[in-house]
Amino acid sequence: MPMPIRRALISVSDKRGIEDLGRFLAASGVEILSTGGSAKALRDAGVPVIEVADYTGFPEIMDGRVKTLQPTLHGGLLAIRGNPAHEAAMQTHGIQPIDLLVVNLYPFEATVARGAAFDECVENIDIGGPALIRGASKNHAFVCVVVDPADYEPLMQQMQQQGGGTTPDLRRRLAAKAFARTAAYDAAIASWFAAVAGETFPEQLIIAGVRRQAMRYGENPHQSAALYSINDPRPGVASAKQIQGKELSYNNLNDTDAAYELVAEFAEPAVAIIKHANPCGVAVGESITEAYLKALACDPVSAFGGIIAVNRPIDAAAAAEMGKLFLEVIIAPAIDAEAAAVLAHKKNLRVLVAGALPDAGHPGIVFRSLAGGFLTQSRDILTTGEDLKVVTRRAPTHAEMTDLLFAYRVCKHVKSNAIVFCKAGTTIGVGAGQMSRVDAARIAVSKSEDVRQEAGEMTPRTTASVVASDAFFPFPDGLLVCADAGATAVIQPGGSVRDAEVIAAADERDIAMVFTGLRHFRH
Ligand code: 93A
Repeated sequence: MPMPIRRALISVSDKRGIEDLGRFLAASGVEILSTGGSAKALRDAGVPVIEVADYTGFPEIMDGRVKTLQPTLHGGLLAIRGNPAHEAAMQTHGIQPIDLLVVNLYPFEATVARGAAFDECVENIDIGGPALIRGASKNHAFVCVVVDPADYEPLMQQMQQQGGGTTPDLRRRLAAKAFARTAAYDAAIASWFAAVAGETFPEQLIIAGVRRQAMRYGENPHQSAALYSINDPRPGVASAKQIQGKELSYNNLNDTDAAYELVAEFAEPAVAIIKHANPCGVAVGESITEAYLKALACDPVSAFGGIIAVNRPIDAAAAAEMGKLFLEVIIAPAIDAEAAAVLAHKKNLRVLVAGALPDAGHPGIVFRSLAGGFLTQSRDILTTGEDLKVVTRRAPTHAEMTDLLFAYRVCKHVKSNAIVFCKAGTTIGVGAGQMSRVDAARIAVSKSEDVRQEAGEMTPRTTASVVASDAFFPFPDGLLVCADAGATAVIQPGGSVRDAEVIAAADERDIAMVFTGLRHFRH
């Protein structure tokens, strides 16, 4: 049995589509109650409305903070029709049933997103709206609730088909949507509040995503996907502006994030080239151009179709070099006009301008889904500093130490098991995502050898290099692979039951090894 609509309450911040709906309802003989601004919009469109204040006999007070928080309205939404006690209460208190609620909330998320001041954000926390929505949704057996202007059309269509009423099925679906809206709204408030209050415990942060865009597809074409942004003040990929190029894909965004987080680690000009969320070249240099050319030389074959992140504004020289390679995405804090003009010729290349770098030290939150739930953790914000322990007879030279620290920072951004060979502020061999550490070492060496042969160089690039390992060497075998390849210094967390064996193997090869006491697994 469709539920007829005789009385509607309309209170909307987003007034799009409200005139058409109002006209339709009025023409269908529905009595319309409405709050100040909404009532004005309706009246201006020639729709007869009754102001809520006139209806309840109580004015809107406190700058609108209290306008619909009235038993006459809430009773009209919550009363169980046909229930004698509820009917009697309505009779006693002069409450009329309200059959349709049309509400959309104060634009809290948008207010935060445009960087409004704290007080303005607080003022945009809607109290009365969610209360109405939740009451109407609870009583969906009798009341129809609409929170999204996109649903006005289907509602009108159904009322037309159903002689002015709505079906239980529609009311249920709209109630489910309405509860989802108030839940997301509260979650957005909670996560924003946690951020401004300096709440840093990620397990207490509530993740509230605002759907930014639907992606064409997910990791593969048969998967659906969407991008959400959360109320996290960290600038980054989710808030970056795309200034040119094809539509971003799920994989593009995932890889671009990995790239941008990596370069944010470095104070000096740095460039990362990423494929499948792993770096195939990272370097620091005097300039972005220099760093890019060094990074590219690590593995030019893999860099094809890659994603580049830089931690400085892109200038014309860097853009000209990058323009020579087929790339999917470039992300930078800024790009100068000349550089933008150079890259504009590459129509498909996506260029993202993030405004700033992500704060590498911000605790933030990382999460990952699993069947039936999700995991959260704080970001891996630590980097190795003064607390290094030299565990071998030989201590690293100054140059080795500089490279070791560079290598360890890169290693943090390589999927485990990770082995990274570096020299002169450049990666020269990356072994990523292996099930055994010794395999990661072998792959790093063999990649480097492939590149050397391709480049026609005589000396193995790994000669006089340094190596970073994201976790301890469980056996000396991985370290020996590095030593055989010519590495002279190693950085790793330490902590294996066989540390003594590993240290002895390093001493035997005159390798300088430092322990960080800090593991950088990344999965
Ligand atoms: O400030 S409130 O939390 N207090 C209320 O009692 C209340 N009732 C409705 N905000 C309240 N609303 C919201 O006002 C609605 O959710 C809607 O977003 C807005 C519509 O106000 P107007 O019709 O005056 O533009």
